[in-house]
Amino acid sequence: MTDTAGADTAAATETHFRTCPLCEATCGLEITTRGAEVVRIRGDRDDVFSHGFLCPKGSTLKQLHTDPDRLRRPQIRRGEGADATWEEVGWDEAFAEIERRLLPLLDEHGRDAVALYLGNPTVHNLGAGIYARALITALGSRNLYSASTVDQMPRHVSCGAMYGSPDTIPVPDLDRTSYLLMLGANPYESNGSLCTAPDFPGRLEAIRARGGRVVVVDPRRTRTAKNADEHVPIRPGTDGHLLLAMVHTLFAEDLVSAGLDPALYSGVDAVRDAVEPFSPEAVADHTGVGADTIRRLAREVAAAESAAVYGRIGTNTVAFGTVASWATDLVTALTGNLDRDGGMMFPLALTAARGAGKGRGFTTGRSTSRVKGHPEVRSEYPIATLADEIQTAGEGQVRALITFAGNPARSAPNSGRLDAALATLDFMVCIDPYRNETTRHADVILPPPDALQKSHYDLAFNTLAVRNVANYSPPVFPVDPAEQPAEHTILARLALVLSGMGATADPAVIDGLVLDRVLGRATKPGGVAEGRTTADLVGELVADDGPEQVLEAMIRTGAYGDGFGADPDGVTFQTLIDHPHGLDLGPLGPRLPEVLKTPSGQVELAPAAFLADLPRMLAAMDEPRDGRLTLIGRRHVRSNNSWMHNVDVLVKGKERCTLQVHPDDAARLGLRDGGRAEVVSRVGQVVAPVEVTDEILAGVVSLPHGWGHDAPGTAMAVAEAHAGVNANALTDDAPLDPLSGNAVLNGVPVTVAPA
Ligand SMILES: Nc1nc2c(c(=O)[nH]1)N[C@H]1C(S)=C(S)[C@@H](COP(=O)(O)OP(=O)(O)OC[C@H]3O[C@@H](n4cnc5c(=O)[nH]c(N)nc54)[C@H](O)[C@@H]3O)O[C@H]1N2
Ligand SMILES: Nc1nc2c(c(=O)[nH]1)N[C@H]1C(S)=C(S)[C@@H](COP(=O)(O)OP(=O)(O)OC[C@H]3O[C@@H](n4cnc5c(=O)[nH]c(N)nc54)[C@H](O)[C@@H]3O)O[C@H]1N2
Ligand code: SF4
Ligand SMILES: [Mo]
Repeated sequence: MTDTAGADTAAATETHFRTCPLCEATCGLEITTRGAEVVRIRGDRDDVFSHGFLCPKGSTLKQLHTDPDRLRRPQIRRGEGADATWEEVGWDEAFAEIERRLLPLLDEHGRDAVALYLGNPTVHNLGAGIYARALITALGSRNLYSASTVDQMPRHVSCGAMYGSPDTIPVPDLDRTSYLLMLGANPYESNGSLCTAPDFPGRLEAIRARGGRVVVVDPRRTRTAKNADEHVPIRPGTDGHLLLAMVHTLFAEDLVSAGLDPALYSGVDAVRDAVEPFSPEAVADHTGVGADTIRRLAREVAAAESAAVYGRIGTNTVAFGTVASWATDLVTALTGNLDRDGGMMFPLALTAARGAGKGRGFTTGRSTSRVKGHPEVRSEYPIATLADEIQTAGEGQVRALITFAGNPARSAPNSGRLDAALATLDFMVCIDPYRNETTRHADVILPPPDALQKSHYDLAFNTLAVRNVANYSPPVFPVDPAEQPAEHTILARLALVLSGMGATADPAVIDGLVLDRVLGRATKPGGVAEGRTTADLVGELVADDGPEQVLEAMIRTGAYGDGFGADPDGVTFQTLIDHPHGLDLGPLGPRLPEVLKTPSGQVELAPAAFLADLPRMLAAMDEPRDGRLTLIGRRHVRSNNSWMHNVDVLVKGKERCTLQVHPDDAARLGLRDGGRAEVVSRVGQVVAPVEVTDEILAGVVSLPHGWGHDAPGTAMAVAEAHAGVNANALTDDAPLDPLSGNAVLNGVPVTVAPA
């Protein structure tokens, strides 16, 4: 669409439709440009999923695009510490430097000497979603880390054991449920996670408007809690106990659904026996939730026409994260709410393949980390142990690090220690648009194109969405690949360097390998294009760029696809191009047993490893309380982990990085609203502004993560002016959820005193 040019420029006005890549909600944006300028960004009212919804971050793709601190050219650090200077170099020079520095390290110390960390935006990124694997393969190191172990790894492990694949994750059927029990999630601020639902608040309000009920379990009376029918305050880290007591009640009161098919669900009796010690009375003091309330919640879920039990950060990033995640699905399954309309359901994404209903299942611990012996989970070790691996000498010590879209110096527990460890590395390369607390330690920074310069497709979040939808966005401002290589090209070139093919090798080699893997599956016996050659299929692709071609191959060979002509009515890449506001594939439908990948072909309700973790939960109930406060985190809608505090419109106004303290605690400790408090944990100390509020449970304090932008050597001027303090200077890297390796970011013992 174009209109008459303005007086000051001959450029035409154009409208682009694009999915916002900043969080999991996947809102559709309508972006108006004039030449190289963004005129306006607003919600796309015609988007099939978000219908015009947008949070305050969505429009800041404009500010991110023009941010003078955003890196546009590769940077090489010369010198150390305070004397370091940064030189802007060309892309060939940057890759040559990486080859020169990294290959000798690999030769001398082996592949495990180089670690890789993948940060959160990796999953919001089509190029990375498809090419990260090529980098991992080329690197060949066991030292793989990601934001998953400060986030949702417990959910992968619980779903892996129950359904056979760590990516088979049920989501609440928000738009049809009549009862939602939500634990440790605050979608009014976060816009939802492991549950892609643009305008999550609106969808919650709709549950209540149609006569349903929303109950929020959280130590804080959050905006989500205030807008619910009921808020149940809970002591941090005890959701697993609460949920097992609900399961206890289901058995004790004969509320387990009579309709559970014994051929489909295995382990009901084992669960009944295992939860025996977790009566509501037994857990009431530990959780801070009365036995009557626990029983009532169990009865309400069982009695509801349909019910979904949904847990997130507050249930995952705790000492019993995996058990808590398992227990949410136990309550759902035992009340007959798994895989039914309005319950917890399994999405079927456009790129998904239909399953066989059986598989090899999911295992962890195929290797263990060198220093602390943590089991591998999804080929990763806990990010909490990366500092151990860097700082402990010996065979296999980590001496170099590659980060992609991550800021572990602010997002990982005991980040003060990790930050110090990063400074000791022999070599570090970061693919990142900013020089921040992590990337300041890099030897080479490779900046990716910004969101408006790249295409987008939500490979990950469509598999977690409350409606089956798909939306492809072409770049708004295409860039000259010589000036600014695409993100997948950066990954491909790095992969070529790591595999010894050289800094000047043609990245098209990697494109071919990645594409062949997907098409190879289709042409195999039993594949949708059995009998044809991959070259033949490549010839039929409409897309011309690497990731798009792979995406096209996935779509055409996927559950809705045209099978390269086998089903002429099936979806193609062209179908997506023809639907700039998204392709609506309809509400979620039942998928059991086809979605299962367990060897038994059943839903495993009682995985042995989870039952074996229950004594640890019982022991926690007997631990004496020592009078310290318990630290939890929080999010604000104008933040996004650690990296959007350089956007002026998001950080201006009232200070948001405050320590929230209950009035009783404030009075006891002599803290006053607006004063400053020193917060001390086992590993660190910060001084933060105090906010006295009865929204937080007494005995609990809250500090948001992702702040602390006052480190020397960064180059984010706005963030530095709104530095805040780093909550992860306080979180501990020692205690983990042993089943998933996830860090304990909520429920950290601290002492607080006036500063
Ligand atoms: N605006 C904004 N949006 C974001 C992000 C952001 O940083 N800012 N980050 C994105 C990312 S990466 C993610 S993973 C998602 C996370 O999405 P959510 O899981 O919704 O994240 P939070 O808002 O942190 O909500 C966690 C809630 O758990 C509560 N809590 C803490 N400990 C406990 C506990 O032991 N039990 C219970 N029941 N509750 C507890 C906290 O008080 C908080 O209200 O948000 C995403 N969206
Ligand atoms: N205490 C506490 N700690 C937490 C949490 C908590 O609730 N409490 N939440 C945890 C959670 S859920 C998460 S997901 C992690 C997040 O932690 P991380 O993933 O480590 O970090 P982010 O803060 O998301 O920073 C993202 C980085 O990616 C860069 N980046 C942004 N866009 C792009 C892009 O398109 N390409 C590339 N290559 N880089 C890009 C940014 O500049 C930044 O350096 O934090 C965790 N840490
Ligand atoms: S809710 Fe998430 S996807 Fe939607 S506009 Fe905000 S940041 Fe973007
Ligand atoms: Mo996250």
